[in-house]
Amino acid sequence: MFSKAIVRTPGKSLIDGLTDSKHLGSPDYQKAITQHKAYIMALQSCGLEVHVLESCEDYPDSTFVEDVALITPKCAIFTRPGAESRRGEVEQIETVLRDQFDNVERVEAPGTIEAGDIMMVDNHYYIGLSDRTNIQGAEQIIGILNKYGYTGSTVNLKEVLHLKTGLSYLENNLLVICGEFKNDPIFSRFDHIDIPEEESYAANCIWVNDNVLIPTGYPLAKGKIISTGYNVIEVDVSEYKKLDGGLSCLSLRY
Ligand code: CIR
Repeated sequence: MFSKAIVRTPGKSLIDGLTDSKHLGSPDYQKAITQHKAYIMALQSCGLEVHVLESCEDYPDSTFVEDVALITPKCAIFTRPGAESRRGEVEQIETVLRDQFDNVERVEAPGTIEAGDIMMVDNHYYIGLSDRTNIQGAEQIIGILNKYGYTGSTVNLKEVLHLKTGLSYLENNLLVICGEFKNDPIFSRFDHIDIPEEESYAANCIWVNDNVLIPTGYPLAKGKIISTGYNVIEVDVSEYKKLDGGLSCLSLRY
């Protein structure tokens, strides 16, 4: 169960965030703010105490807090984003998190890793090797995890930005899965909720204390997740989709 979350209010510089989805248009800042507030309320409705950080104009992508830290029950690990424009975000979150954790670790150069590439399944962490996460970063994280009694393994990514762009773990051996991961033997031991290509954006959803937050507008994904018995909460994050960000990227949950 999670009890807390950290989010960061988007700054006006959000519109300059990294994206491979320019065809979706530029994000509307006011709408992004409204959506962010609704996202916070959704997390609160799942019982989380949400710490809302002030916007940070220097870093357009800094609202995607998930990428800059991995929080485990035993330690917080600060990442080293593969996107150079995002590296400075780590310091911004470190000052907030350092005091909350007895054990603090960090990834060092030449390792790069963004925690959108890390999926926790109980005591095991799957780490996507992507354009943002290299093998040195993954090996450093696995070494740190081993120190705390956890295990880790890597997954090669071909198409998606981050591992969790196409995969979400909903506890109870249940994996929401899409695209390149569907036939990967690494994930054959799980029960699958297959997401069709036309709803691939909904493959990034989050389990929060037996609720599942999913993006608004994906009826097939919604129906499949409801049929597993979870309470589904839809959250409109259309403005973040324009920056390749999904629901999970917008918070650190622990
Ligand atoms: C980026 O490209 O870094 C941001 N515009 C989106 C980050 C999305 N984060 C995530 O999937 N964990």
